[in-house]
Parts: sequence; C-alpha cells; structure tokens
Amino acid sequence: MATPFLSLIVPAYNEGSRLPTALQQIDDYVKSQTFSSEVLVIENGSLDNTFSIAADFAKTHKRFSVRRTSERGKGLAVRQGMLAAAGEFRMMLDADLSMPVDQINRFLPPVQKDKDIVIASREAPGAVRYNEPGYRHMGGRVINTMIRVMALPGLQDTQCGFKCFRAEVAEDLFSQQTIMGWAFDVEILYIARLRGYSIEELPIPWYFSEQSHLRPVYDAFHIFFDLLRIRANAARGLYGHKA
Ligand SMILES: Nc1nc2c(ncn2[C@@H]2O[C@H](COP(=O)(O)OP(=O)(O)O)[C@@H](O)[C@H]2O)c(=O)[nH]1
Ligand SMILES: [Mg+2]
Repeated sequence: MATPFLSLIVPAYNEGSRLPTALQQIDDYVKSQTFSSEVLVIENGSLDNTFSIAADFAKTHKRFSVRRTSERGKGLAVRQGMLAAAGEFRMMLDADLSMPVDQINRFLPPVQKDKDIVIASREAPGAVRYNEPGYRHMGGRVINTMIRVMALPGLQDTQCGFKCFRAEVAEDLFSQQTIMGWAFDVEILYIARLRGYSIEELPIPWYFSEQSHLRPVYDAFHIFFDLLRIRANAARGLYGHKA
C-alpha cells in the first residue's frame, strides 16, 4: 500500500458505549477528505466488548484496523499505534471525540506549515470548553501546574487527547518512551523539547464527556511520580542531549 497521508490512532479501553459513534464519525470524516488515510484502534485490557466492536467495524471498513495487547495503559496503546502506523502524519484521537473530528484539518498541512508536533489545547487563547464542571477544570489546572513546574514550562495543556506528529518525529519520540500510563504525553513532549522539535499549541473547541477513565486522586499521584521519573531519566541522560 502507498504511504497514507494521515494515520489516526484511537486508544480504546472499555469504550463499548462510545466507540460505535466515534468510529462512524471518524469514517464519515476520512471519507470526505481528498487525502489517503488509515485508522488504527488500539485496545488493551478492556473488560467489555470494545475489541469486538472495533474488529467488526474493521471487517467492513478497509481503512480501519484493530490491535490489542493484554497490559493496560493509554500510553502503551498510543505508542503501539504510533509505531505501527504508516502515515506521513500520525494523530492520536481519544475515543470520546471530545474534540469534533472536523477540527483535524487544522492540525495538518496546508493549514500547518513545517510543524513537527501540533497539540490540541483547551487552554490556549481561543479555546472553548463546553459543559465542563468547575471541579474537573480545577483538577486539570492543578495537574497542569505540576507538569509546568516539573517538566514543561510554558505549555498550558499537555494532556488533551488530540496530538499530531510528523512521521519521523513520531518514530523518534515514541521509540524512546518509557511511561505507559497517563503521563506519557508529558514524557513525549519533554523528549521533543530536548530534541529541539517545534510544538504548536492549537486552541480547540472541547466538549466535556461524562464518562472518564481518569481516577482523579489516584491518577494525579501516579502522574506526580511519573514526572519524577521523567526528571530522573533525563538526569541519567536516557533521552539523549539537547539538540
Ligand atoms: N487502549 C487503551 N486506551 C485507554 C486506556 N486508558 C484510557 N484509554 C483511552 O484514552 C482515551 C481518554 O480516556 P478518557 O476516559 O476519555 O479520559 P479523560 O478525557 O481524561 O477523562 C479514551 O479513548 C480511552 O478509551 C488504556 O489503558 N488502554
Ligand atoms: Mg475524555
């Protein structure tokens, strides 16, 4: 197969209820574009029928494929997708599509020119958040503050589930990844900065989805310890040196 222009990577864990709509919306979007594309759904460890929903969809939609492993972790799933993908641009999409799919073009040429990484931001000027309860926003801001202080000064939103990478950049970064849980985005962006890749924070409209796999207190602790790990890894020279 010729190299597709775009690979969409959808990590999916216990998404039995949201996935059918998401896959249909993604299919409608890619079909309406002039560029070639592929969609990889990566499932790991779900307790529901997520895998069979994706597998059935892939049987009748040739752009779609599905992979699974037994170990959990969003970071692990995205890593597998990014390294298995073939596209010139590789973009991760959360299965809740809390960012509407019609925004995807804003992450790609010709809108973006010569960008290594474009990340969706719910905080950059111009972003709009719909229906998000105050407590959830506040929790997110606390986590972002911790991330900015410990690892990524200047980035307002590193945790949004929509990020697009040029192929070589994706292969370089995701092959270095050591963190397989929620803080994997931070590690990827941290290595990206060390390598001198450009990171564009793009304001998006974002719709809060009731269902969440994030356990606020438990996962915030995990993120904190993962941030310490990122700093320790960097101090040991594990990520190489500044470009
Ligand atoms: N494959 C896989 N996907 C996961 C895992 N944990 C979360 N996800 C996916 O990551 C995305 C974001 O999860 P979500 O619950 O929407 O997080 P929130 O938006 O931060 O509340 C969704 O597509 C989930 O299905 C996991 O362990 N494995
Ligand atoms: Mg979500």
